[in-house]
Amino acid sequence: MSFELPKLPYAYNALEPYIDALTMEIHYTRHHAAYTNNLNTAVAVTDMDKLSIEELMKSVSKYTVAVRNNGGGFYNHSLFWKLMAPNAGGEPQGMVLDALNRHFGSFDKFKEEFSRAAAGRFGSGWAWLVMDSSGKLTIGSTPNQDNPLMDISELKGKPVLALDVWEHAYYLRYQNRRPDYISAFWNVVNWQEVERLMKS
Ligand code: MN3
Repeated sequence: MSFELPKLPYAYNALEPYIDALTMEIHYTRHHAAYTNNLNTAVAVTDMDKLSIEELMKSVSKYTVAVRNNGGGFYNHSLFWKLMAPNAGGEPQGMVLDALNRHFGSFDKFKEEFSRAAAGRFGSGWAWLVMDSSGKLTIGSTPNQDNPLMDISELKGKPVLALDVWEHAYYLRYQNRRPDYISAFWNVVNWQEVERLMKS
């Protein structure tokens, strides 16, 4: 078995003007594809390729740095594409809105705290909203391609929202202005997918 690059659920230009088509194309066809290929190389001729990506992440401390970096890159981007959609964004409804209100006081306060985590991650990494087994929500960030499923991660839980803050995710359109990219992200968040992940 090998890991397969999942299909992008929309066209490269579908998230314009917030995420530009060229960034989308390079991010998916070069970066995500490279993580996928390199992960397959890293797990070849071992018994690791019998594990699901989630199982690999949970015991990643036992494996090589290549598995940590490329397995993280494979998992994180596969999740990230589905957490964005055209004609999405704005305020969530129903159980997602209720959960964010309950944990963070209001949707605006949630956005502020998540944006701060994304802006404050030094260098390359990801911002996350994670849920623990009791349904408790926490905001945090991880360096590089680490994620909250990993046993080595300080932030732990099931990811229900993720934002890539590597420069490759925004530099063409936003250059060094990461906060502008983070603001734009709120116009493309797929809250239906967030709800699905919260319920799963
Ligand atoms: Mn990326």
